[in-house]
Amino acid sequence: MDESPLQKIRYEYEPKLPAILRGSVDRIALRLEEPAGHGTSGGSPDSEGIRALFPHTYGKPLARFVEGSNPGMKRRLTVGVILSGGQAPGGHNVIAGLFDGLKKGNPESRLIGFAGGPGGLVNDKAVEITGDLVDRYRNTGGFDIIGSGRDKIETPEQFEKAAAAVRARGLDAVVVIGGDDSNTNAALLAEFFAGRGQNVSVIGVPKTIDGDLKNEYIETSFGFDTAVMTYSELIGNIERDAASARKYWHFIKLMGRSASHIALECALQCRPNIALVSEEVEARGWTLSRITDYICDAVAARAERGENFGVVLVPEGLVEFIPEFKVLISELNDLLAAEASAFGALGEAAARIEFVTARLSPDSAALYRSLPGDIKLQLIMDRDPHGNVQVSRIETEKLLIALVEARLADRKAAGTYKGKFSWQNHFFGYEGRSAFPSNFDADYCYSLGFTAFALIASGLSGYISSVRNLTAKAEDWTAGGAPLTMMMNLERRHGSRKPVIRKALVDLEGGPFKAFVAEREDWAVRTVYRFPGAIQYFGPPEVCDSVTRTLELERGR
Ligand code: FBP
Repeated sequence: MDESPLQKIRYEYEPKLPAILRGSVDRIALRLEEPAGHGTSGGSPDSEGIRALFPHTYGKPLARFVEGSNPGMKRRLTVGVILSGGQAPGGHNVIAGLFDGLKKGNPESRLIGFAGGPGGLVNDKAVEITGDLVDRYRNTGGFDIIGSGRDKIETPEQFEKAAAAVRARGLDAVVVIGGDDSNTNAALLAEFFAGRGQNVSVIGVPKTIDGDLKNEYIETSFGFDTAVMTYSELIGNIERDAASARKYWHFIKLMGRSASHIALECALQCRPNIALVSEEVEARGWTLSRITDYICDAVAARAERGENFGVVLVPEGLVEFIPEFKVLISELNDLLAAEASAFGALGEAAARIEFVTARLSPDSAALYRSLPGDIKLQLIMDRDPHGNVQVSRIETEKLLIALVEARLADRKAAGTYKGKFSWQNHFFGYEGRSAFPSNFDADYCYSLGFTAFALIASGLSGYISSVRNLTAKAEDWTAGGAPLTMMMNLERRHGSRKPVIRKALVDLEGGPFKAFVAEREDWAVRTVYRFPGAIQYFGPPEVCDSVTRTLELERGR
């Protein structure tokens, strides 16, 4: 393979570990602590329901690694690892940290990678992860070392097959690197093994660029840092271009299936004229028409200043937070599930559109009819394996452009707007998911993987790897684990109440959103863009080892 100079030099980067994980492994002692405020892993309003569903793994204490003695760290282990869901920068370093921990504990220990996500475990498709293999992926983006997938381990047959694969390979543990759904799956797997007395530990690792797998014990999911800095570089470049050419309004859709953490962080980094936050739209009950006016007001105000250009950030998940759209999408989800075969038999796009329009409630049908043809089709495309509409394929930014253009034409006709409106549209998502991890993500992921090893070697199961105090220097980070059941509640999915890890949406009372609100009126009218530039890997720590504004503001810095 012809490798770029950066790729070669990144192989040599040595990720920074918390002090407790450095040196000899047998001094990494386990301390179990009851979480503050409650005696068991309760805390969720659904704790009794969760306890009933997880009788063998519920109620465990928090785990923290401290200086001491732990001879168990040196035992020989065989561990399986799965990458699950969308790519996030740093996944390879989780595997590298896990591998190095295992080998440091005992050179005879082995790491098996299941190929293509959870399906690889069910179908026992795996490769041995060797030193040579891992060395070719250190500090690189992507999940291609073993591949990922979005399958869920759901049915009793799938659980049995997973158990058989674990037995056949003599595994002591399975590490699941994934988001909220995958870690929910990890908790179910841990409970399944514990319930049948199969001595296999299951450990989760918090992954997702969306940044919505976080709570008291997980300060951020890995990949968020690199993804937002990649998008922020691109947004800053576009802002400079917009301010130079002075002729386009750029509408930029940013990834993030549900939560708007990515859009909010990019706004804090780049100071665009407008950034929509889906959670606020929902909380205020903003209609599509209200959002259109909000954007038009800024376009008009800037036009008054002779600035017929600007930048608008649109979170990918927005449509599902606009009240009337939420109802429409939910009706479409139910309809497409209930009438799958009749709908599937229709070939023509026009026939499909007619089919659904005739079956929607009057309000939803009226909204659906009012949408541009492309958006109509995007809304009835295939659902993801969880039955959700694939928001990354809905061109929300184009929908907003069409609405803004039409509304501005009305205002012009009424004499209330005199500017010019030309636009460009963009979608930044896949560009950031497999980028070379920032130093932060490289260090954090390696530490998460090493911590997963320490949790396994300490005999724990049903935990998620937890590395905290992330706004401090890496040497001062703490390492430990939190019981997965502690993060769960019961949610209605496909008609029944299911245990799921709580998704962390943007907190409208939180530091990042408040910091944004304090400034956005100014950003809307004036041109005060900020240019973060490309991720830097070498140079002064304030440039290379910084953390996101989200993390700083949430941690009160
Ligand atoms: P995860 O939740 O699996 O981490 O994936 C996040 C994400 O990148 C979303 O931001 C996006 O909506 C989705 O994956 C896209 O999925 P796909 O890769 O299937 O197009």
